[in-house]
Amino acid sequence: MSTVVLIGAQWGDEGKGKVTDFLAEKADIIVRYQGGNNAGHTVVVDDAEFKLHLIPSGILYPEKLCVIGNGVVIDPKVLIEEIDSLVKREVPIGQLRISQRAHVIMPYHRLMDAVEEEQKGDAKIGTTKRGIGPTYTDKASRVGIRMVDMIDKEEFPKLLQPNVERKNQVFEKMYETEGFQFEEVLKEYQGYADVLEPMVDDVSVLVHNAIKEGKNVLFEGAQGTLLDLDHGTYPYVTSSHPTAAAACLGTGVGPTKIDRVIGIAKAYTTRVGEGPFPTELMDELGEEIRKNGNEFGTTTGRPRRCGWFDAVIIRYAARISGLDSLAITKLDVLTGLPVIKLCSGYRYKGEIIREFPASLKELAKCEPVYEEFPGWTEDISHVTKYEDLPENAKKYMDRIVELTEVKIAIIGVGVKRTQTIILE
Ligand code: 2SA
Ligand code: GDP
Ligand code: MG
Repeated sequence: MSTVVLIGAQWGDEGKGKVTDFLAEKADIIVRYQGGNNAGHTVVVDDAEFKLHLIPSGILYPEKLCVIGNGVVIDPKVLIEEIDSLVKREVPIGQLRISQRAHVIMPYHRLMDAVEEEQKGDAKIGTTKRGIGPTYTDKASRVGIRMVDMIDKEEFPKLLQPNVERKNQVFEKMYETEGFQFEEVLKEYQGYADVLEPMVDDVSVLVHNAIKEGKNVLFEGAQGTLLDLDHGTYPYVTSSHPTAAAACLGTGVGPTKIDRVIGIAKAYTTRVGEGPFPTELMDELGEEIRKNGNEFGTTTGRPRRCGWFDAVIIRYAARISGLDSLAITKLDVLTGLPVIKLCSGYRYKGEIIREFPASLKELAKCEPVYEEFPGWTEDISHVTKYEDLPENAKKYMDRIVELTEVKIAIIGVGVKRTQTIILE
């Protein structure tokens, strides 16, 4: 395996948690490198379901080192709750390390996220309200607080006080909302610092040394390509980079050290939150896919919007992240549909376009061009070999490869580790 980056090729929730857990068997280190507890990664082992938000999806293997990189924003309260809930379920967390340079989500970030969304009204992004955007904003504005600062008893109050005061002014003047008491926040976060300090480490050194020793490293992305701050459907994006390049920046590893990039895509498409979605199904069929695929937010429980597979998006993801292969998940969810549609391009002003447009105005006028495929009725949830898939399912998969020009390495046919077809 050596070093592999896994990214979401659509709008997130492609099944990265499941694929990470599956590939983690052969990895020595599993690394999260961007996003925060906006992410919800579901892993099912035997009949036990785990919903992970900050901790890498490799944690269910006790001997693997699990690392949270500097590119992640950490809500220490949520992290400690997640650790506690795993410990309660007898999952050892002794192998968890947290970057010194990761930025910390503070209570004022969560409140800012909520009030900004509220104020935007119909133009809201549909964030998870976990404080992700405001924390990355502070990072870019150079007023953020990093893990290394939070665990420093002398430095932390000096950094926190001006932040609380400035934010309180904004809350009071702009939003007529009460802010926070410095002493209270300080006390609360000093408690978190005491718990997390033993796990705080220099992640770049850890990962670099592991690569030097020939160990296998798996980089687990969160969210998806179309939510990327630069390459996504801006402004309907998250504030981090769910694309492959972020694995380097968010960990402190150079791009020459990455061997492979795998893009995870559902056999259809989903999106949670606001923003454009060309192949969205606004009818009963969309409902049916939501029901069959259990498409509800892993973090917020919000219903996910559902639609057909969009090859324009996957080609785009392949270019942006340099995908070597695809993992197509949830093929089983399409079982029973008489006809399956696949978007091969967009019709815009009477012409066919194959590249994903930057302008949302243009995107809104794009009409998907569909190819239709007959479905299958056979239960595929126990299939373990590609040859054993129904002919119609294989035709659908083969056309995805032709249209995206990326080979398929993995197909998911169910939530469990064992419900996975390997093609190479
Ligand atoms: P934020 O909170 O600032 O990152 O929101 C900005 C946009 O990013 C979307 N976003 C997500 N989209 C899919 N899945 C995510 N994780 C959860 C899940 C979502 C949930 O696993 O289901 O539970 O609702 C995720 N996180 C952020 C978000 O919807 C906004 O469009
Ligand atoms: P992530 O954010 O990309 O890790 O994805 P989520 O965990 O938010 O959502 C994916 C959902 O699909 C989870 O409930 C998974 O258990 C489930 N899932 C993953 N792969 C498959 C698959 O191949 N088939 C089915 N039916 N469900 C899957
Ligand atoms: Mg998710």
